[in-house]
Amino acid sequence: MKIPANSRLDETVMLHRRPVCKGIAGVLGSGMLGAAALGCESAPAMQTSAPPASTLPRQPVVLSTWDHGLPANRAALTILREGSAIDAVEAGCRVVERECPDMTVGLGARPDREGRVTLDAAIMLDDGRAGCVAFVQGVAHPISLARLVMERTPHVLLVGAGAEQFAREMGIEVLAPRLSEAAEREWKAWLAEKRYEPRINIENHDTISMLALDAQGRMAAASTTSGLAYKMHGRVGDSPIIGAGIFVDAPIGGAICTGLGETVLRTLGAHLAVEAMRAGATPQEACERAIARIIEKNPKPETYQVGMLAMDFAGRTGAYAVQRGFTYALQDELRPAPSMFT
Ligand code: SD4
Repeated sequence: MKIPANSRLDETVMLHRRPVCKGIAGVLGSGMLGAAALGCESAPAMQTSAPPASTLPRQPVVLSTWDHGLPANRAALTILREGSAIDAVEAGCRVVERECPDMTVGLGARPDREGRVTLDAAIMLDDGRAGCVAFVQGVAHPISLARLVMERTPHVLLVGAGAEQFAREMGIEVLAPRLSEAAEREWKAWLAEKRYEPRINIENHDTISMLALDAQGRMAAASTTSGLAYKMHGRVGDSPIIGAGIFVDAPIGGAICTGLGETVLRTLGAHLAVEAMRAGATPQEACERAIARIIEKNPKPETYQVGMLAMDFAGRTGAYAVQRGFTYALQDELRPAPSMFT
């Protein structure tokens, strides 16, 4: 399918999730957590309704986490008009790796507690092919290195010095470690107190994760991040782990996560959501069930954030998060900008 240049694909829609506690009991079902356990009184989980599913034909769709999903989607959509979902998510992630004012992605991001920027990325196609890199330093575009792991090696995940060596072998420059001025200033201020407290929804963890469905009906997922600011040296989160930060499987759908990676690693969050869709859940229900499981397995949900996005092969999407404040960008042909779903 060819999309006319003046279609609504030119617009990128930023959706802000709004908290509505009613309906959570229905999501959880009997035998699972109650609404209070989800934090509805102190820190409401978010309930939103998905757009009507049956009206959506197969068409290019792209879904990205957080506000930087806007420029990422724009780059991805340009490619989706003619090209593939895998090219689209790689291009979208590269935009944020190049420029991330939040300092949460790419070489300009906040460092770990030792003052080193260590990066994680993953990319996956709906046929099960996947490539990931973790704990890499000096690589400007970890998402492209992850794609090379998928395409040029028999492996799925390369880490640290081995991943950097592979980058050099592929002709990718590995830069000497250097902090951006802003990151260095903040890190030095952090050193004065050395308090390690991952905070919710704010700029110290805002990974870009993307899901795209192209006009040929192929789906791909990707994620790239510097992980948590001032993390322990060597710490790796969910983002580069298939099934945790991202997962996509034809003919079911895909899911992507953002937030406190440890909570998602413990539950393989993205895989949970895709398996929920396999069992018949809509993408929205799948996100809600996966988040409910994450909350069930990780106490004190008021202390962390996880945002989850999912999509099926009909282009239906879902979104849900532990806390208020999760934003994501969604674009397809049918949704005029800007739209809010409650
Ligand atoms: C991590 N999940 O390393 C990542 C961080 C993140 O929004 O998603 N921030 O735990």
